[in-house]
Amino acid sequence: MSANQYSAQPGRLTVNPDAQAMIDVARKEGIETVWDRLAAQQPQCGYCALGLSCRNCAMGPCRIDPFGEGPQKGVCGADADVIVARNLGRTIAAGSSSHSDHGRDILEVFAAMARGETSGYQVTDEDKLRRVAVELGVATEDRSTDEVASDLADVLLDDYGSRRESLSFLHRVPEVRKAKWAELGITPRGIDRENVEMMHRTHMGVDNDYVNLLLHGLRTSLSDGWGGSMIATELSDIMFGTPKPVMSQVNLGVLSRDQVNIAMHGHNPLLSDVIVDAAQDPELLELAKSYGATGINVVGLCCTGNEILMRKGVPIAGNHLMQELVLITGALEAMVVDYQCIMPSVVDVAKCYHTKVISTSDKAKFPGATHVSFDPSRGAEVAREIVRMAVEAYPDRNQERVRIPVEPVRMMGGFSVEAILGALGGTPKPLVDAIVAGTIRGAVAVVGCNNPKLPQDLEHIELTRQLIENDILVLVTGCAAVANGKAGQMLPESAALAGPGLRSVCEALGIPPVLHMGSCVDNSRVIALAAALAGYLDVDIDQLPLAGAAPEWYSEKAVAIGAYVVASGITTVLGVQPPIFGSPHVVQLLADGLDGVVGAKFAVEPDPDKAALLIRRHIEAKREALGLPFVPVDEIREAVPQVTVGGAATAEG
Ligand code: SF4
Ligand code: MSK
Repeated sequence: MSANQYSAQPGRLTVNPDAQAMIDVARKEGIETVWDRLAAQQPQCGYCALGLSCRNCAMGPCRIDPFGEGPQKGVCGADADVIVARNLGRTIAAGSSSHSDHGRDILEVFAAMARGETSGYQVTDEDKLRRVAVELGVATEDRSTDEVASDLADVLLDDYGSRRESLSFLHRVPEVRKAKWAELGITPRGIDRENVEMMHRTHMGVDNDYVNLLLHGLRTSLSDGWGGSMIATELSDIMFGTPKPVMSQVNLGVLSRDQVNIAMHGHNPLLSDVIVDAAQDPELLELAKSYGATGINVVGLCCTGNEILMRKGVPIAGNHLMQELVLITGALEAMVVDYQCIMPSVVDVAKCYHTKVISTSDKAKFPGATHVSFDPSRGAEVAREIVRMAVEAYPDRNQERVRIPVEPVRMMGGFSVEAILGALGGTPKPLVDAIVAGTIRGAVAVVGCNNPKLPQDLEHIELTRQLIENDILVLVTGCAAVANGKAGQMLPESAALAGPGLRSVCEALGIPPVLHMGSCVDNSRVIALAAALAGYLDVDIDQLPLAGAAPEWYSEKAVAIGAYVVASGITTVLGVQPPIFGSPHVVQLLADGLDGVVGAKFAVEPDPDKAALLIRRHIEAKREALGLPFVPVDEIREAVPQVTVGGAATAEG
């Protein structure tokens, strides 16, 4: 079996050969993993799975009997609708807050950089700085980089507060959609404001109307997508560079048997980006050599891995469910973590090896880890300190316990909106023309996590396979992107896996049929691209043949993303059932009613075959409503001219 072939055998925990090999080692050596703990939790609470339990106050905890035989109200009188909607609202607020606080951290360092108070940070994309500044009304003419950056920071800092009636980046949203939001009272005003208001509304005895609560849930999520996440993406691009197509590698094979291996895990590029630079420090490379290593190998995990892959081509070792397994290779000197999606268990697994877990955010401490507080005023110095700790762990490595089970798979990343439009000659026209002609039937964002309740990566890979086969362009972010990369779906030559129309476009441009758009916060790129397409066609986003999918989601952030994608007009299919089925009214609203107000809704479909069919039908219905032709695949195959493989500007990573 070659490294990029996945195995979809029933009953397996994962489809990936590298993960399976490490699970086997864990079982043999008695190392506990996420799958063992999931099994130990069975049966999980049925009330919580339906969203019917509440512990919002000390008169509770309460639960509603879904069979109608036991209590139908909590002690305060809240019924199933209120309890389910309140729980969902708090989940959205937690997810939105996570992205938006990440955005705030970037913004604060950006502001400090403009004041000259940081070390290791600078404006890398001056054009983007000035373009975004002009967009947001900041004067740029005859002004220095720092002056423009400082004023841009001030504008965006105000987006977090209560002074605004709408967020700065809402000018990117089609007018017709903004009018819909205004009519519904869900225009996001301030990022912190919407999140705090959600916590207020879900306190006992505040918002007891489930529709009103869920509408504020959409507003809260919009403050993430068009607020905190978009700020994180845009400022990261300005500071660290706007991604462009880049080759990299993926899976546990990116680890090196003879180099110091450092895995960057979490989300925020503030630290991972400077660590990549520190790993090139000649003094530290010399130190590594003095211990017998041939170099220092930085690899990514999860979304901070996606950040450095997108911008610097840094290889990525895996996605969410690989975080314990990467430690079991015995080849890691350090796992450096910031925040979000880092299982507390990594500290326990690391104890079985010489690996140091180094936490860096004062917001995210891990008992048993070594904490090195990240301070942007000495960012470069902190990064060198961390790399030195990793190098000094190398002599403790037991080479006999090192198991690197596969060869890495090549993948292409780096598809920012700018890169996609750049590949198309600077305007959305060629993409729009291809969609109008039916060469590309539509586009789907397949995003989100792994969840141990499903075979790892199976849903991502199978859904994507079926969509591209049917000429649907797939945009990916987060852990989904890593799954597709491991399966070999993100190479220019994987255009051969696509239907004839999509294949012809990809081959002409030298791009894969699955475009890596970045980390979880970079779902803001997906909605920005959708808005640009809608603006070009002068239609609303919900009229476009687009869809979203989160086949293996697990996190609160994924719920926030799904909510802002739907509120922005893109129907989204979830592969894991959310805890809302205790309220038929809430289900009806999210799976049907919303369509009438925001032009999009949620669906839940764990079977990738059925999810692909559902999405294809949705896309064909949108095409029909726009008066676009239905073209059978055979006709496209005949009509498409023979094309030679083109060459997108790539840099080998
Ligand atoms: Fe029970 Fe109401 Fe308190 Fe929730 S808010 S725990 S339903 S009394
Ligand atoms: S890391 S939120 S598991 S995508 Fe962004 Fe992956 Fe989901 Fe975390």
